[in-house]
Amino acid sequence: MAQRRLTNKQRQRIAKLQEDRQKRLSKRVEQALLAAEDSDTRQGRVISRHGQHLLVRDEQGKKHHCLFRQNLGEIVCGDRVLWQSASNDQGVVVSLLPRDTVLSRPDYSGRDKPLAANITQLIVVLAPKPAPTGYLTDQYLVAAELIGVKALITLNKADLLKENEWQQFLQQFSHYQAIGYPLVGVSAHKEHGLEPLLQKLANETSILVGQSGVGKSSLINALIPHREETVGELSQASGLGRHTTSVATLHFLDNGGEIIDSPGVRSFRLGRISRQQLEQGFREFTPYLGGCQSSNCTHHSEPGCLLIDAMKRGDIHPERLKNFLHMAEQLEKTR
Ligand SMILES: Nc1nc2c(ncn2[C@@H]2O[C@H](COP(=O)(O)OP(=O)(O)OP(=O)(O)O)[C@@H](O)[C@H]2O)c(=O)[nH]1
Ligand SMILES: [Mg+2]
Ligand SMILES: [Zn+2]
Repeated sequence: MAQRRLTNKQRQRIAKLQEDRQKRLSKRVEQALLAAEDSDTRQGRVISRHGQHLLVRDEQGKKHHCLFRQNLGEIVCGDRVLWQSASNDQGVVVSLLPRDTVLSRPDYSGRDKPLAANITQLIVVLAPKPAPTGYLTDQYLVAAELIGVKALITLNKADLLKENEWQQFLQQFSHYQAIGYPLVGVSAHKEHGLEPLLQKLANETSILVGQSGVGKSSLINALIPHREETVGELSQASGLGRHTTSVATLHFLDNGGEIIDSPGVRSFRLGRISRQQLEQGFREFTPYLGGCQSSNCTHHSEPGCLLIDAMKRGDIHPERLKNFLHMAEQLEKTR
């Protein structure tokens, strides 16, 4: 569909509206800060963010709506912050505490935009429907390697297939298990396989990622059946009757685990990383890196390429090498 072009006048009007809105918001933050000045500074955890509004959980588990100053930068789900209460139901975040890890992806202008902070584990959720894309899975796994967090794959919707079909489906991903990414088969609907998944979640901060509709939110509902509603607290349902998740939200499990639900994606892009970093993102490549005959081997078709040899021997899955080559090509394009 052709985009409607805005006239200059319309454009100026929009810019003015945005500017006014920003001014009003800054004023509200400043007013809230004034009111907060004599109250104590406390630690909190960001549960979710909608624009300039944060839902922050205090150390007693109580949730507070908070505003924050723009100069604090991007604050995201999972962040640890210092905040002050301004009134009974409102607070102001005054500083962002250092992050252990951050999962980000580039925005349309190529700048890295954080999605979630302080995670220790990334869980790629796949299902028979919508059909999995291996490329997306591998991009997420590379991201996990590069930020230094554990990763595992959860295959959801076991109830959709007959037992032998389900086994075949699992089999398609067994090469991930072979390189150390655990596979956990579950059904959010039948509550099948939740116990092994819960064990993996204990004492970790995990983020569920994957395509829209694979059942990330359903899994959270199955894992925490009596949880309080947190999503609706910040934005009343859009009224569209859709259940698709719009912002990342942190939830707490009884076993000390924390789990972040994230909006589904169609694609994921890695930020500006070097070719070397990309190679390191494929953990099964490690023993071969630096050993190819050509010192700047692209692992495409060169003679004496250890990765190609390993693939021919069956030690590297062809799909993984193919995805690596495609990612390397994409990186070249954005350079
Ligand atoms: N049969 C079956 N359907 C499921 C299962 N888990 C989720 N679904 C269905 O799949 C659809 C999508 O589930 P959601 O939990 O909203 O998926 P999501 O990954 O959170 O999607 P986004 O928020 O858009 O990223 C819903 O209609 C669910 O009822 C399952 O284990 N079995
Ligand atoms: Mg969802
Ligand atoms: Zn090579």
